[in-house]
Amino acid sequence: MQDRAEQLGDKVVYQIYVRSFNDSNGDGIGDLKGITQRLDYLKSLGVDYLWITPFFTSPQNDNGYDVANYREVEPMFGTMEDFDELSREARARGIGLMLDMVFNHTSTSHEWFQKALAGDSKYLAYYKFADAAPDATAENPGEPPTNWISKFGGNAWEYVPSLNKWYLHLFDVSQADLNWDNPEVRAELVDVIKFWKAKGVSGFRFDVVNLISKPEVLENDYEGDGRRFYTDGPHIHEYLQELVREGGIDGMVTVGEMSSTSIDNCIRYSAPRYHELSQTFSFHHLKVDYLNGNKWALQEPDIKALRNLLRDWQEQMTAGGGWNALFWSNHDQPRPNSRFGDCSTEECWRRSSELLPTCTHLMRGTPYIYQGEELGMTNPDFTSIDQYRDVESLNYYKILQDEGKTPEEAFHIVCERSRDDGRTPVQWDGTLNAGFTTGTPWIGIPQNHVTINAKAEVADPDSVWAYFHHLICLRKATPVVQKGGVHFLDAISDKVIAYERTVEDAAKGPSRLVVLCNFSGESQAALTEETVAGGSAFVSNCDDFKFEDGKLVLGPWAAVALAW
Ligand code: TEU
Ligand code: CA
Repeated sequence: MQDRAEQLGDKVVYQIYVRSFNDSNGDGIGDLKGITQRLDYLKSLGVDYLWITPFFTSPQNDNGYDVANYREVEPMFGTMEDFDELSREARARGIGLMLDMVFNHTSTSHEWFQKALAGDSKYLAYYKFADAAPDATAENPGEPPTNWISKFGGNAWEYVPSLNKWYLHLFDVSQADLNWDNPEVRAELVDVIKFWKAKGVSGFRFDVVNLISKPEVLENDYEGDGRRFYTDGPHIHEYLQELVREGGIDGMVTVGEMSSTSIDNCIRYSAPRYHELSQTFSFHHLKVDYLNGNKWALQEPDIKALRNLLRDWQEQMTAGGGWNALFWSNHDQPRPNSRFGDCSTEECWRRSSELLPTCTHLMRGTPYIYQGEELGMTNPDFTSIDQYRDVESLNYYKILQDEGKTPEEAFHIVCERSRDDGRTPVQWDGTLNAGFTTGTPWIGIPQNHVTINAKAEVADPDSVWAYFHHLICLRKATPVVQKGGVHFLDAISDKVIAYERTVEDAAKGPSRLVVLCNFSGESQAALTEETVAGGSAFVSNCDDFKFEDGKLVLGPWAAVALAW
């Protein structure tokens, strides 16, 4: 049994959202060749693995998370030869690829669903179909089988008149949930894993994989949106173990995206003794700015709640032998510096963009960098709903108005919460279209690419990029970061997140680190002077920290790690 720290402690993953990374042929959409062209950039940053979001055949209703064929490359992203070239070139640079497996659902354009629609009973059993009332009609289909709400808004069931049945879609209506209780479905998905494994990929990311096991009895949820019935569902661990065993991927680098999950389940998903995955994404810490848990209602981030969540996940996952993916952002999230920091002045922007990775990269787990985060990319400065592309944003822009918000209020909420905030193209340089494409980009590019861009930052030793590079190098050189225990400290101010890492047998480097992060625009007292006596600065995003009246005080958005 391998210890996760031994396996993964010195590794860093970089996430590529293909459509927005780099466009090689001027059609305005990022592609596989575009990634290959930028491999030297990724190598110089120092990352070990690339998680590549879905590039499989897809109608793109959810930008590729609606897969129509798991074994083919979507032409807009390139060809299988392009993939093989990317894979070879990445390997030549010591970089592994992690592919994104969307196994909770398929596109309704998938051959399996099309056969189901044609009435083929084998394929009807591949999905979650439920009978409608005998007198149901297209105009009047009656009540759906349950009142569950789709993650993208509206009821989660769609009526099919020709079959007089409903099918379940936890996401878009064009993303039909697979029936994992059917062994043939599980065998099909194992084959998909084997196909890509045989191509030499290093690992996999599994999309919303803790939603695959649905309850046997379908019932209405009178307390919530239905998620309590299918999240970490009845056979989830059994199905994951089977997929991993039959697919031959135990011990590879694998990460599951776990929606609304629990620590106990994530220990089972990620601890080596259960033979499931090697790490988990959980999202509770990214909901601290949701008013009453509602993504579409704004509140300022609750830093105390954030701190308590990070503490619980760090300490309890460690105690249970689990392993966390460490992240602030991905293609579904707004940019974290715009969200948890302050981008209104250059100095605040720089400090916030470096505070966030200081907090996560020194934790126990595997840090993920979402493309552009290493440059300090921000939310875009869009001024009209026409500039948004995402199905979820466009649905909620309408839903919020149906609920009584004015168009201006609805637009403001979408600006803060849209998944497109993180989907604008990577800012490679300061030219028109930021060096992303020679054509018209599929989505707008923030004005600030003139100063916030890779060309300028790679050349500047004081840039956000250089700071990320430094954090990656520190992890690789420092056993206490890779495998040390973690313990949260009670900071004097609620705005400061403080934790300690310790290791007994540090072959090199410090045996103790104390990490302090001021998540506010004002100076804050962090710890008493005696708690940190004798520590020397290990890394910091500024030198704005000093002792005052027996306390260590951090300036606005300051982050510092002290070492012993
Ligand atoms: O996301 C799962 C998911 O539930 C959320 O991230 C979701 O987008 C958000 O909570 C809605 O408010 C994964 C993928 O990362 C996402 O891009 C896909 O749209 C989704 O699954 C469906 O495949
Ligand atoms: Ca292209």
